Amino acid sequence: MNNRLCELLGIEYPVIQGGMAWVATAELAAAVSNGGGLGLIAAGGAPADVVRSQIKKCRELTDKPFGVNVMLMSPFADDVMKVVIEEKPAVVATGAGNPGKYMEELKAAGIKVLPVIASVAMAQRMEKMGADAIIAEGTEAGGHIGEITTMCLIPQIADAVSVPVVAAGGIADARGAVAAFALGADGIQVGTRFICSDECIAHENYKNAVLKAKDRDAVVTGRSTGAPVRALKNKLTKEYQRLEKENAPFEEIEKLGVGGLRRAFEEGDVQMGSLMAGQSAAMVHKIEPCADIIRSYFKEIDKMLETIKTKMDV
Ligand code: TUI
Repeated sequence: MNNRLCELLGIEYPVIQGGMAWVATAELAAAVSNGGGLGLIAAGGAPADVVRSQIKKCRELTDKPFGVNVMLMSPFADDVMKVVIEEKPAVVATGAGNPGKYMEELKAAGIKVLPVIASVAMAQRMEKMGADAIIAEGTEAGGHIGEITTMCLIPQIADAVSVPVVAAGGIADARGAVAAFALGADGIQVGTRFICSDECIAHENYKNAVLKAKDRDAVVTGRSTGAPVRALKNKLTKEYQRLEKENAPFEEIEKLGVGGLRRAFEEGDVQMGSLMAGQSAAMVHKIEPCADIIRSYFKEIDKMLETIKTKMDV
């Protein structure tokens, strides 16, 4: 494929792997980049030295472009950005905040900046500040989320900015990809489905929980504390929701989630671990290589377009 996102990033397929904290390691990022997409190492809440060694490891595993997703709510965000500017991965994606104060230095280092945003106003602000593309994430996504659905967000962002738009949230197969392009996107970001890849080193219990998930299993906690997070329903999310309902003190609610991602990813604790995943979990049915996942989004497009023509009677 040779659309403008592929051209911008020097990749073969317009697929960016979501920056999932803990899950998106150098191994996963390299596998996605080797498969023709853009892999991202998720800095999450990791200290800067860990991020540096992940970048070095990724360089050993691939000679294709890859990026780092910097989670701006991390207490280490400033230090992580310093490391990233030194190490110069091809791309920096940001999440959970406004990357404005880092933009000039990132661009001066020749790094492409792709902020993940969840509103039209933020997309416009990011374009003005020099973002190379916008990743627009709908509320179907996993992890920290905004309010607007992918279906409503993408066309509005596509109308509001001129840079390439990457659609994120709920895109689990070729139907979702066709829909995203129809809505005006130039590419897609895929998160949840990559959890269920051979190369993802998450605990097998986490992967199996995604495979088992049904339509209403990816629930939201933290609306009351102002940081809504989507994860698979378990003892942790039920406890969280109970405390929220009782208007428990903020600190008590937040304490529950501490270490939750590590418990899920490393220990495979499917009860008290934070199994962050999007609504598309219900559409993930097998564990397969990243390269196959990427290619699956572009299979049988002609047949699908024919079906659409028939259904729309044109
Ligand atoms: O960032 C994400 N998803 C994440 S971050 C994360 S780590 C975490 N762990 C525990 C609790 C909370 C987070 C897990 N998942 N997605 C990208 C995203 N960014 N979605 C929404 C936003 C966003 C929100 C506000 C982007 C910009 C923004 O701007 C606020 C402002 O400054 O105006």
